[in-house]
Amino acid sequence: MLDNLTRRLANILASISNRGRLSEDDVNTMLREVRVALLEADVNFKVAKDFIAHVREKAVGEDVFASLSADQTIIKIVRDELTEILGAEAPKFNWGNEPPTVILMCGLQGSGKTTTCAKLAKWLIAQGKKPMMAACDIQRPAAVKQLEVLGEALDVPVYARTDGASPVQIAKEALAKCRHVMRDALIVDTAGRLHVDEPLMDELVAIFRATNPQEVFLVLDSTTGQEAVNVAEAFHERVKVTGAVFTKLDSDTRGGAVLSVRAATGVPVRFVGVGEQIEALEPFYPDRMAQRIIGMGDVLGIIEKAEIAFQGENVEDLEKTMKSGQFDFNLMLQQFKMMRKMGPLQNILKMIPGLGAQIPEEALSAINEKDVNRIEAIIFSMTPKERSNPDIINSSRRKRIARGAGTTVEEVNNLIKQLYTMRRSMKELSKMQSRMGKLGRRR
Ligand SMILES: Nc1nc2c(ncn2[C@@H]2O[C@H](COP(=O)(O)OP(=O)(O)OP(=O)(O)O)[C@@H](O)[C@H]2O)c(=O)[nH]1
Ligand SMILES: [Mg+2]
Repeated sequence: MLDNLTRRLANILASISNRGRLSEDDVNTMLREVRVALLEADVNFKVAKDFIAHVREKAVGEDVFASLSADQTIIKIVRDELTEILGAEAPKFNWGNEPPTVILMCGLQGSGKTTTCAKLAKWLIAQGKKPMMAACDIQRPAAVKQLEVLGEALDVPVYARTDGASPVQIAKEALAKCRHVMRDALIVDTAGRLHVDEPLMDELVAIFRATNPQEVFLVLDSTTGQEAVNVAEAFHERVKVTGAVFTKLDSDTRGGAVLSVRAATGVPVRFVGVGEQIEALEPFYPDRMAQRIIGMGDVLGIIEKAEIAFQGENVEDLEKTMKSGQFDFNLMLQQFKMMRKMGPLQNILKMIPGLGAQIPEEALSAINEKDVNRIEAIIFSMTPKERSNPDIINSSRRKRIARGAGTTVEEVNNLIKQLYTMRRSMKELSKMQSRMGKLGRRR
């Protein structure tokens, strides 16, 4: 879903991340690239333009160019702005005051209305509802049958009439029937339109008035690009559309319409269809989608976790000690403790920007907490003196430690070697930092 855009944006943002300070020129260059990426993904021209303008405005407003962590701030601004154009908070499903909840489905021909009716019925069942469907598309002879087959597969009753009754009539009766049999949601399937045509539009308005729906979902084919946005505008003018459902996001679509429709028409995206199967419907969450599009993994999740984990720990002292090359086994234990507080290692790795999607599942499961546990066992088998002063660990001590930890001397040797390597690289790092003009701490 939106793979190309995701890849492009992730690359652009990766090129600025870890740069720290950024000049206004850097940001302008980056924003130009973002704009091209959005347009190439078929995002509405005006939406893309406003997007860039807002990001720039916020960047200037927050004075990011003076900051040492401009890269992170800009990425956050881009993500927030994406969330904003996607609709900020996902609207809650409107169940209405008393059952049944009526959901009117509309859209152009072949957009996926009938399929989406069934997917939605399945979703409603998962929400604990007892849905019913109404077959109000009598334009196409096979349409009623199609809905009935889907209803049967889901064990959801379908109200239909094929004796020439009007769609409005069928809708009214379906609603009465739904109340009568105490079903609590009614999904109304309607006839498709080749393009926005008046007689069919009038019919839709009549069904709308007769059923007074809580939700009006406009089904849009995401492969039709910007045309979907025009369609949304036209429907929204006639019936109050409460949400868009974008279908066929599983196919190779540029998907820009999904990003544009809310900002261009005010109609929020509520669900997306990602396949032909009845299960292939996902609720749409602007914030998660934005996160996914910029491909940054759950950066905020990691930061939040780290902040919680480090609460109460004297992080600055720890850093100072490490830099001065005093790193010992006590500090190593302390680090493990903090890491543990952040949760399972595998989950954290998955959240790391750019890594998450790329590490194969098998590799992730190979990384386990057992390694950490083994190392800890070795450290626990040392005396306090040995932990704070590894230099005294001679060969007889190594043998004793190995025995105590139930491991080999070789493993103990390796761990001690690792500690010295870490000491050296930390010292070098701190020397480098002071040479680079005392960049200091970022936060
Ligand atoms: N790949 C994919 N195909 C979909 C999706 N949603 C619907 N389709 C397919 O799109 C085609 C049209 O779906 P329908 O549900 O019949 O569309 P409709 O809007 O009811 O069509 P009319 O009643 O003729 O106006 C079918 O072949 C569906 O399987 C989706 O999310 N992904
Ligand atoms: Mg249909």
